[in-house]
Amino acid sequence: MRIVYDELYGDHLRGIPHPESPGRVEAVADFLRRSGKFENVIAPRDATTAEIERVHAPGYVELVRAEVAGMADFAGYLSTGDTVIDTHSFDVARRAAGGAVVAMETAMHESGSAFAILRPPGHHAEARRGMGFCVFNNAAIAARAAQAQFGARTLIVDFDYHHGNGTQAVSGDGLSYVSTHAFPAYPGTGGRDENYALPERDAIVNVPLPPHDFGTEPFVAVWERLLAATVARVRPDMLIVSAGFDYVKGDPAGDLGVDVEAATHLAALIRRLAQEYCGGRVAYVLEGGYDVDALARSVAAVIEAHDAPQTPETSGAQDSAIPASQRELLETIETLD
Ligand code: OKP
Ligand code: ZN
Repeated sequence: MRIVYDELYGDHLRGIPHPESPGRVEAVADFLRRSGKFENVIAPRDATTAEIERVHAPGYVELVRAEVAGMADFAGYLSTGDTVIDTHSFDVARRAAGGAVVAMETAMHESGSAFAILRPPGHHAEARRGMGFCVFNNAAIAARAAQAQFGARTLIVDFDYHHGNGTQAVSGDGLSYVSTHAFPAYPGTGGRDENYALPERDAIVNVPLPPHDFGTEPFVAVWERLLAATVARVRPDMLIVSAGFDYVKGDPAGDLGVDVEAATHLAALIRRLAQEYCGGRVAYVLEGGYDVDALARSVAAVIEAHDAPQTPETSGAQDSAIPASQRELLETIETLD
């Protein structure tokens, strides 16, 4: 698996007390370096304005640029929502979007997998509104670039603890979205009434989960059924994963009571389905994950699962482990048409 990373990702909110800290990606890079997995790292580029504006309104891009330019030496909130910015945030966010695009391009060119270890995250950012620690919607920008450059239909797979309201809002027209997330919880969207079969096999698929103590086996079992059903319907050319690891037990901003080992099973599942439907093309884009140790171990688990000589076996997670309400919802998704 190819890694996309830039030290610039540490420059947003450096020295500012905030859970979405430079230490997150730096801990991942250090852990991978120490375990010999930080090789052939690809340098990202800045996303172009045209790439960003496939997802965001020009006025919003200008707003971010102007508010960041006006920051002087202190941090403050972006006017559109709960995203803290400092003087570096525009440059870092533009390179984060570029990192997602480069991971997508790498996966396309190599018919393989890539992981963009970036920040700030993106899935809460809407066309004209940054919020929830996010500035630009990195995964959606990569998906629209895949469409523009390669004519590819994409499915964004979002296993972050939180619902990607921004990604859902810009989905459709060749971009499908599937998510599990805590509900009710921040940002409040992603209820089961927000599931849509869209034209041309596109879909928005949400499986809300109880906000705490969901557990490892149910989580993995939900994803094994959910992703198989969604990919079979959408038949995307590529998967883009909004990879947030704040579902892990003990995460200060999330915590579904799920073990780090779940990442091995999620990645194995994604690898299998990407192989079966998408010629192996899959780009991971980092979202949340605020326990830096759990984050680093989770990313390493994903890389190992993709680099293993054989695709790891199915997890053995049982359907019977899935609570009745999610099982019932999965049945409606499997027959979505
Ligand atoms: C970003 B990502 C609720 C506070 C919510 C925002 C969380 C943003 C998470 N009391 N704070 O999805 O990991
Ligand atoms: Zn999150």
